[in-house]
Amino acid sequence: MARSQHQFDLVIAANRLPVDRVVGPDGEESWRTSPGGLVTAMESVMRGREGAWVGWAGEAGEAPKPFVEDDMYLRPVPLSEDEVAHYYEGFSNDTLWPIYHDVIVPATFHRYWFTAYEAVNRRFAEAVCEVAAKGATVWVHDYQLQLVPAMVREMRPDVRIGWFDHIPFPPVELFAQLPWRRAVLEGLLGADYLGFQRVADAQNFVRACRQLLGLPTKGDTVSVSRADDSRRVRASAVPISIDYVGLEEIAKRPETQQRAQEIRESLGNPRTLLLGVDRLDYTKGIGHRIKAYGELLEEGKVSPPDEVFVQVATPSRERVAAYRELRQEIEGEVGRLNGEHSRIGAPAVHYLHHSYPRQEMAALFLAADVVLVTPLRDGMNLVAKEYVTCRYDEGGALVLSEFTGAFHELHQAFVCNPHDIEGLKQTIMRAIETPDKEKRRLMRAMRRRVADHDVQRWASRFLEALEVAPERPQRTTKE
Ligand code: ADQ
Repeated sequence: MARSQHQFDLVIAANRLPVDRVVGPDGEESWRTSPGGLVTAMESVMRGREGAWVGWAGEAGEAPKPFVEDDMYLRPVPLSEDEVAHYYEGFSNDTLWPIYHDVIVPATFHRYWFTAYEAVNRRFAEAVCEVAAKGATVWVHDYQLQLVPAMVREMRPDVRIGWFDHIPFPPVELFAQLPWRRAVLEGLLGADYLGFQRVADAQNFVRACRQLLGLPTKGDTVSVSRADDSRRVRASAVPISIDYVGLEEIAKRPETQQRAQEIRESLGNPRTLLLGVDRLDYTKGIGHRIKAYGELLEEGKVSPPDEVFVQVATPSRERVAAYRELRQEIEGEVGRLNGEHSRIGAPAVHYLHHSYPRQEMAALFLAADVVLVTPLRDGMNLVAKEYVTCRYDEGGALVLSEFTGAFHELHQAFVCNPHDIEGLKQTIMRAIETPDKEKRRLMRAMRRRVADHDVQRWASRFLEALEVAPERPQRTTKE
């Protein structure tokens, strides 16, 4: 692939590039594609197209030169140490993230954080314009890049621009707290089409445009009309999914099944293995889950080694204070429960603060009788979909919070409100005690849903919606 500037008819912009830098034993550097869902989805839509991906390579300082990996042209965007602190950890993860997740922790506002956010968004927009062919399709991802659509439109009115929101879009009463709410809405309205996880997220966005910008809206479209720019922007739900076929294949491998068995054996072959898998984030309701489990232990409804609870908590955003505090809180609580309820060789809670390869995750899912997905707010929650995908044997039970996007698709889960500790305890017990035959019926239905709505379908649906988004009338600006 020997292309340079302005050559790609599909350009993805996301905070991170889909690769990680690896340093070999001889000190030689190379790049390895990170096996995330987004990459898998993009692989299928980029096949046969000229695709480029614009994003940060993950380390502060000078960016590597653009390079080609797996037939994709990767265009790194540099971030300085200060920009990582202000644009990424600050404005993205300590201002926007809490506001977009129901202000579970208070949002922090600093004007210099927004200044950095704007500067970095401009750098991304310039990089997009540098690689986009005439008339290209540009797909911008997530809350870190909300100003990019308008910036790209300004520079390149010839391209078609879509944006997908991986996290919730908050109700206007919460969004209105953001001092830069106008800039964010105007940034997003630079797109032709905006995709959200849930119908309610899209509606929240449309309502914010009406109430805070005074723009006319009709159904799922917002009318933008300025002297030089008069268009309609559509906002609707296209829920993300996972690579069903790829993950099921991993789960079906004999070595994965073998590993699942080993996991159960090393836990003392419990009657019920309960599992939580999350980034260590205050949105995920890990503390609520542990509290409910702790009360079940106290009441003697569950007891190790018959029931075993494994909580995998991936390290996350450890330079943000709220995340450091959460870690202390969760680890304190796990320590307390283990102090009170463990016996030698039979801990009440197995707590693992690690990241694992996909095959190990699949083995954990296969080993688990009940998976607890209890977020207080979550755009989608892929763990729920990954669990049902791995259960090709139709075993297992899913406890799922009604505050996840996944709840709107996986109707056969054991539904819970994680704030209601008593209700959560009852739901966990129901998930444990429901007869296997009934659980298999529920699991089968959820698996069908994910199989029919996998990540490849999500990506095609998004691109189709972008393709047919309301046509723009003739523009009067530079062409
Ligand atoms: P996240 O908040 O990161 O994503 P989630 O959807 O659960 O949340 O995805 C987490 C991913 O990390 C899953 O694929 C999971 O398997 C993996 N993972 C978790 N713990 C791991 C561990 N210890 N080792 C290895 N892998 C681990 C954001 C939004 C979500 C939305 C996604 C996609 O917050 O709501 O579903 O983007 O749009």
